[in-house]
Amino acid sequence: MTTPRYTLELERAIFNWYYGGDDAAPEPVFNEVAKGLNNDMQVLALTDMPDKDGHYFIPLFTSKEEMEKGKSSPVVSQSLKALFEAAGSSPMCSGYIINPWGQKLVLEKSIIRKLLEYQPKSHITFVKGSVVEMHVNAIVNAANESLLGGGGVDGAIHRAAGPGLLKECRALRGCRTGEAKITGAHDIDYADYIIHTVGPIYSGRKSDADMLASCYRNSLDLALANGCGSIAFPGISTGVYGYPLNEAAKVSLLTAVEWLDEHPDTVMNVYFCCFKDSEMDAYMALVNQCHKKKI
Ligand code: AR6
Repeated sequence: MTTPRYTLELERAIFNWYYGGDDAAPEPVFNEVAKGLNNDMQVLALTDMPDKDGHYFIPLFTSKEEMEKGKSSPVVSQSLKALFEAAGSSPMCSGYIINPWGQKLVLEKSIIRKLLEYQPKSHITFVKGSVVEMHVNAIVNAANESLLGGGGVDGAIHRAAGPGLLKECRALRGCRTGEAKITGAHDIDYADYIIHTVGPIYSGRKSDADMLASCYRNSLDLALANGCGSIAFPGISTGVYGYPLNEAAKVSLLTAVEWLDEHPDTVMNVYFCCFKDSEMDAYMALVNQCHKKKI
């Protein structure tokens, strides 16, 4: 049985949250919970709760596979919304743990109350790690104009996606700098699409920033056109193509913020993946600068 869409998206967001480390923001996960609540997401609940003394969390599972990672017990499918609404009725119940045997999501009653009212909204998350590991609708590849693979993140994506990706890329007949093209994710089963964009080779001219911005903009447009609600970017052009990290971070972040502002009715979880510590440092310096300016 295939996992329903909203359940899959929630599992992916929880994965990214763990992958993002201790400081990762929970908003992308909250977005997926809220979307699930609005779309009658079903989860598995134990038919019999073991006797408990004192306060307890009730386990819920997004799928049979998640349940079978631990002790297998009789379960019944229930609406997550109905379970959330019932959370207040038992004084000893502290809340729910979704997928207790795997990458778990612990939701205390106070958070559950807030989630019932939560309006999903676009969120930008900075992740220390490789874009190739992200569980999202669309992974972005920093490709070259041939679209036939290369080194860096391009090589890593082609290795993970397998030969089917190269075959599909051949049929695309290349991609111009600043533009983007989409393919399936092939053997990368934790993503639906790969968006291939070609960043500028850094020259120091003003047109570099325009080209880089159009990579981010075109990738986001393509993601939206293909129904994606989550997208993960590497630092386009910041490797072999030599774009200075601080400048590239500024262009990428401003372009994403601008794009999200222009699409107020879209909920997009945008992840900026920092393969090197220095990439994360560049983004954090920028975020701190923005905060200071606001104050
Ligand atoms: N896994 C994940 N991310 C990586 C990896 C990896 N193995 N290696 C580098 N990065 P780059 P570009 C990050 O050089 O500058 C290719 O050969 C890296 O830290 O992959 O746009 C293409 O075919 C940086 O943040 O891309 C093109 O010819 C980001 O990926 C050319 O390189 C981009 O670095 C494109 O150069």
